[in-house]
Formats: sequence, structure tokens, C-alpha cells
Amino acid sequence: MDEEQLNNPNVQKAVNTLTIQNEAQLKEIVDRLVYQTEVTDMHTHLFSPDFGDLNLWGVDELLIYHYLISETFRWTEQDYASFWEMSKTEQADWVWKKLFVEHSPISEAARGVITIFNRLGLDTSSRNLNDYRAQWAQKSAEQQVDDVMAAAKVKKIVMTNDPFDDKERAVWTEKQGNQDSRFYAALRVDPIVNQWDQSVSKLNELGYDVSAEWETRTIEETRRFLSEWIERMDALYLAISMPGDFSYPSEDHRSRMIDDVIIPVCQDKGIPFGLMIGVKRQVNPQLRLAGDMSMRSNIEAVQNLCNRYPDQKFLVTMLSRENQHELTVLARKFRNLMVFGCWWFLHIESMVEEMTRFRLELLGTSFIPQHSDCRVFEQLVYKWEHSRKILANVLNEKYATLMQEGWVLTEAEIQRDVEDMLDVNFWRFLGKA
Ligand code: HDL
Ligand code: ZN
Repeated sequence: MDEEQLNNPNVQKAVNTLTIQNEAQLKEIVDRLVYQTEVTDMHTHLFSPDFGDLNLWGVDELLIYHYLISETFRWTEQDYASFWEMSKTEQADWVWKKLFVEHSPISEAARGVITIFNRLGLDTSSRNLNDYRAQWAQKSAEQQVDDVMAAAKVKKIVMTNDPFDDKERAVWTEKQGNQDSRFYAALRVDPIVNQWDQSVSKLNELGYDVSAEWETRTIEETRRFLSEWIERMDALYLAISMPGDFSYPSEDHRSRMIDDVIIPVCQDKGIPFGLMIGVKRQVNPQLRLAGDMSMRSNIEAVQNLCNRYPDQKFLVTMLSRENQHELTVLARKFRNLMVFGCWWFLHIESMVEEMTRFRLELLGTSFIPQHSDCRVFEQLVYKWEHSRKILANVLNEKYATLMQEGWVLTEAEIQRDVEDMLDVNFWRFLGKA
């Protein structure tokens, strides 16, 4: 069959429905589909170019990623303060010297930088960081966004949006907000749940009549705050990063905020509540953003939320390895619970492999295997490449055992499964597929 015939949709459909004859053909199909299927990245810290310099990209931003900063401090006795006084370029030079020149870039985050450079066509034989800087010196943010999304095969990006951030709020209130249809908003609610006392004055400043006491007016005004920002951003879900000591229900502010404000607003807007649970904030404050740690959390908090609100959708991921297995078992009990991603310290190949295996073995394809959590735009390239490789290998093994049992597989069915996990499961859970 020539190229033209093969590209004919009817011919393609027929080919897709042909049964897969052997494991070599299976592997080619699974690898191709997992590597080629464009993803929706449902949790990132990226911004569309509409947000100006909130959209972090380029060599220096890649090297001063907080994951790399904490890894670099392990190789030096330098005091923290003098590092933070350096310019971004000096910090990047310091990270490059320690993690890439004096030692091999073996860690997930360090090796990711080399994957990015290689996939985006830079010559990775150089040890001179200025060689890399020079190759991107003429690029614009818009061009890099286009090039990276094409290389990473990421078609939709969900941002993390915080109206308490003055710079970001100005883009939404004084400019047009997000105008790029490839980008979507998720409204972050950490401050009003985890730092209520500091949030009261900020909400008053923004025109919401709230007080520290948990009274009717405060509840109504906090609901108004969330509703107005969900509408302004067209937010797909509410999101929070919850400390590992989160328990629910409790006689505390968190439970009152969830019951009296967050769930009623999510129900009114018909959007999920996304919880990322298990962070232990600032165990080393001198590392700033890099100073957080993971901790084992109480899975019963998630169980109680799912039980109490069967009509509310919950997107949940957790930071400790042990919690991830419990969460996957819990997802078997609650169809309003969607497990997602290998978060933060679990976004390393050994944990992605282990988690993808037990999730497929317990949930089939009814979960969201990965999100990138990217902070710097080019990271999409390595975070998705490394994860696709693992997903392809594990999926291929599972399909092969089905074939060995005589199950007949078609390419169309594998395409459906892969699209579900990398894209459709998220939109279907939102009721938007
Ligand atoms: O709270 C979160 O969304 C976490 O992802 C933090 O931003 C964390 O610092 C991070 O970047 N993890 O990848
Ligand atoms: Zn995040």
C-alpha cells in the first residue's frame, strides 16, 4: 500500500481494526501510540505567554529549578545566604559546575536537563553552559512554547492559578487574562485553607467582607471570592496542596472551609476539588521553595471526603509512596475519586514504574498516570518522555500477557486505552469529554 492509501481514513480505520498478530507488532504499536499520543497535562506551574515573565523558560531557569538547587547544596559547604544573593546566571553557573561538570548528571532532574537539550536539538557534547545559552539567545517565549509543546506532544496545559499573587492577579484583572486556548486554569486555594489568618486581610483588600471568626458573612463572602475567580479564570477545578497532617473531618478551620465553602462552590460550579496531600512544609527554610519534605498522611481523610460527598468529584494525589498504594485501593471503592500523577518526589523513574504497575493492576486504565508539575517550560520534554517510556513498557507487558491467553487485540483498542490515560480520563471526569 502506498503512502496515499495508508493515509486514507477508511484504510487507516480498517488497518486499526485488524487484529495484532504477534508481540513484535504489539510492541511497535504500543510504543508508537504511547510516544505519539498528545497529552493533557492536568497539573503544572506553567503559564501561557500572556502572563509575561511568569512564564519561566530558558537555560538559566532550567538550572535553578528548586529540585536542582537542593541537589547542588549537597556538594558544597557554601552558605545559603550567599547563594541567594547571586544573580540567576551566577546561580545557574554554580549548579552546572557542581551537578554537570564536577559530577555526572545522574539524578532525574539533572538528567532531564540533558534530555531537554538533546530533544530540542542542542549539541549535548559540550560542557560549556554558554554554548547552550547561545543556541536559545534569539528565541522568543512564544516560539519556545510552540517548539516545546510540539516536541513534548503536549496539547493542553492546566496551570496553577493564584489570585493572591499580585503579579498574576494583574494579568486577570488589568489585562485579558489567559487568551491561549491551549492553556487552562486551576484555581489554587491553599491560602484560605492553610493560612486563613493571613488571608483575611488580603481578602478584605480585594473587596471581600470576611473576618477571622467563622460566621455567616465570612462564609458567604469567601464563597463569592471563589465563585468570582472560577468564573474569571474559567477554572477547571479547585486545587490545594495539603500538609500531611490533614485530617477530615476535624474540629478545625480546614474542615469548616471544605464543608461550608469549597464543596458548596464546587457543587454549584460542577467542578472537581483537587487535593495533593502529604507535604511537610519548610523542613529546611534556608532552601526556600526547595525546603519542603514529604510525609505519610492519613488516607481516611480522603475516604471520609469521598463518602460524605458522593456527588462531588475529587482529583487526588499523595506525596508518600505508601499512601499511593492505599489511594489506589481507595479508588476501587469510590468512582468519584480520580487518582492522578506521580507527584514531586515520586516523579522519578523507579517510583513511576512501581506506581504505574500497581495502578494498572488495581484500576485497569481508569486513572491519570501522570502530570508534569513543570515550573520551567522546557521541562515538559523530559517529564513526559521519561514517563511515556515507562508507561509503554508496562502497558506492552500487560497487553502481551493478554495475547498469550488468546485475547484478540486491535490497534484501535490500544489507541483508545492510551488516549484515555493521557487525555480523555481527565476531561471525562470533568464532564467535558
Ligand atoms: O504544591 C504543589 O503544587 C507542588 O507541586 C509544589 O509546587 C512543589 O514545589 C513542586 O514544584 N513539585 O513538583
Ligand atoms: Zn505542583
